[in-house]
Amino acid sequence: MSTGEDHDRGGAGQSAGFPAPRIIAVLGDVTTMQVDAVVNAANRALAGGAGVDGAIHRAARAATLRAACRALGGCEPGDAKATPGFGLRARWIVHTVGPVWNGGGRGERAVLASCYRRSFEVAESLGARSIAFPAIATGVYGFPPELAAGIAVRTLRSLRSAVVREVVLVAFDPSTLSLYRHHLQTA
Ligand code: AR6
Repeated sequence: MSTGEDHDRGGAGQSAGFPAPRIIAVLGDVTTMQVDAVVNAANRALAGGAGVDGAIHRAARAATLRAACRALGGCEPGDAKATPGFGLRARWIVHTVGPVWNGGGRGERAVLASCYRRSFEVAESLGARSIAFPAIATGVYGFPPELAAGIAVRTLRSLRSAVVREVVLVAFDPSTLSLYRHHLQTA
């Protein structure tokens, strides 16, 4: 499906000549992933919440993570900011803020693509060799899962890095896993 507006606009992750990281899809819980950085589907206030955000705060040392998030001073949709992992297996948590789905005419696709790109860049800048992503914005924020899976795969496929070697797309349900597998085979 052509989305028109989710094209990557360049950035650190675009460095020509560097290899493309391996991208895999798994069924599971992002909080238990054995990777260097896990991505959190957060809100603008970085205040914690439901879904992935709630699970990450429960799995990490919640009070310490809350304080570290507060110190970041919020995050705009499409951007990403990192904290330590505070008890997760992952060394870092990269908090990104997805778009609230509003019918698709308000730049939601581009904001979602930016979430993947910026999270990758932030993790890369920390030296992460592996990153796990949940299906950003497809829960509370209502982004259509089919569309989101295509944007995730296309955006991540466009990125190159001398640091990041593996990207894990973590599906919380079998239908999301099928979407990732489909796009990884065909995108
Ligand atoms: N591991 C992997 N995927 C998960 C997990 C988990 N532990 N838990 C849920 N999912 P959501 P959003 C899936 O709602 O749409 C929070 O309140 C879930 O099935 O976590 O970006 C924040 O504070 C869905 O497919 O994130 C924000 O206010 C996907 O992860 C708001 O929700 C994302 O669902 C962000 O909403």
